[in-house]
Amino acid sequence: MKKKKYYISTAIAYTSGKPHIGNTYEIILADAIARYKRLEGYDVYFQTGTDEHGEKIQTKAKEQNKTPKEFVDEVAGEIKRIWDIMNISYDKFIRTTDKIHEQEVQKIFKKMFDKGDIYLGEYEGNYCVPCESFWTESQLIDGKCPDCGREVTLRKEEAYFFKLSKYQDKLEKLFSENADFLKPESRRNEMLNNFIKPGLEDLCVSRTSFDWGIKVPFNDKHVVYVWLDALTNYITFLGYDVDSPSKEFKKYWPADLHLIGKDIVRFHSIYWPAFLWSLDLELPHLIFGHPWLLSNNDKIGKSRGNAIYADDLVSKYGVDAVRYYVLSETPFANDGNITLELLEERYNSDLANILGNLVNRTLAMDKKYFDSNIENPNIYESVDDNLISYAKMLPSIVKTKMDSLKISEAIEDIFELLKRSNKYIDDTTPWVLAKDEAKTDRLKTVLYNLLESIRVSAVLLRPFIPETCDKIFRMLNTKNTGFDTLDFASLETGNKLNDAEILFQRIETK
Ligand code: ME8
Repeated sequence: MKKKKYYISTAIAYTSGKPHIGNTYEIILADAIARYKRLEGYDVYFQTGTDEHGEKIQTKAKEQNKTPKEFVDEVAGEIKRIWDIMNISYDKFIRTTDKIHEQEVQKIFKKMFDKGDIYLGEYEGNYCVPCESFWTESQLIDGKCPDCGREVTLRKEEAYFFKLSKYQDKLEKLFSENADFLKPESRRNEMLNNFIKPGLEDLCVSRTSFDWGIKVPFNDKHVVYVWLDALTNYITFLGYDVDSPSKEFKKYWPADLHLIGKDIVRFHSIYWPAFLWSLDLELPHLIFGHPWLLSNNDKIGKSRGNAIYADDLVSKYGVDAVRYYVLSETPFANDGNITLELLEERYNSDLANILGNLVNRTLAMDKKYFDSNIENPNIYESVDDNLISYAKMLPSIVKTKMDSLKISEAIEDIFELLKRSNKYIDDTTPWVLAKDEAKTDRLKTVLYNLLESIRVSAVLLRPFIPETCDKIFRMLNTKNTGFDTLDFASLETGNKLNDAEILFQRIETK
């Protein structure tokens, strides 16, 4: 049977500096979803990359006495290096300075112009350089940029405009009729009531005040607005072409999920649909504006001095501890928080105690009592129910949570099986069974149930902490690691366990 496709993308990070743990959270979240979908049997295409044009980047390069290209090469390399350290299973890492993209953006601009959706006009307005956005007087908050709160400057330029106003009714209809287009619900209401309903103005889509961008093909005084350039990455790198779209494009578009942060929902849910309609293309199925990760409950920023970097954390705690922390700490709709103290606490309580200890104790007992043999004589007692019935239900519980993007809840539900396993040890007291020869088969069963619960947990945890789960599979000496092996009691008998290794060494905290 042909596999169903699943196209997931992240926002493309600005190459303005090293990404902090907040930006890194997004890619880890996307990776977890992509890995989960692959295990479910989807033909996944996972795209990420870097957003490299614009005035902000040109200015940063100048500050460092570098050409913009030298600067973005360096930063894009650093971003990719961190994504790789985080074990991100992207299929394509794209860069908007890639020639293929630049050429296609020019074709797209021309197509929109020929169609009458882009026209030449004049712009006078308040401009925010960091956000690369013009604002009308009424949009400003206390005279400052409504997005970032910084100073704006008055600017007048000849500019091309995209007829966003033409798509007003279509957007209103989209937001009113399709509850599943933008999540969470709160973002949908915000877009509809604060931006769409008050009336959409045409969007300025070219700039003449700097030149680090893609030139407008028929007027090279202008460069294309960086958001028109950036948003189209989702189609250009799949081989979209205004004349002859590629096979890959036809296969994967529309995207199933654009995963982005809460601050850029407006660009993705209002501008992007209008651009796609202008090109007569289908809209993505879902846009998810995830919450932010805060540092010590404050916005993360280099200038605030509270930036935390993923690579530093990984060298101290290991990749899976960082993945685990950010995924379980940032729920569906509310911001998460990170401090080293919190991370160490969760590391010890969840990873070292609940997971690591369980694996170690279980393997140690099996070694001691049965020379590491895996056997299952199936001597049932009612105390097994609490563990086994939950293990049997767990895959569908996790599926429901993952389908609604409640990642932290899915992880919590899997950890519940590990907690029940620890309790099962206390309830069944294997060390007491070991003293009674008549109970040998019961003891084997108890250990089998534990090993199997560990295996089921590892199969389900693998999208989140892949390296750790692979270690567990090696210790369990099992080939049954896929979602098609989630039926309880699928751990092969007759094998021997491999030697246990410490998964998470406890951290001594102050
Ligand atoms: O916005 N916690 O790039 P960017 C979680 N180039 N996510 C965070 C975060 C935090 N503390 N801080 C930022 C851009 N993010 C554009 C995107 S897409 C066509 C163009 C998220 O480098 C942010 O919300 O500023 C965004 O989704 C991503 O990191 C990249 O941010």
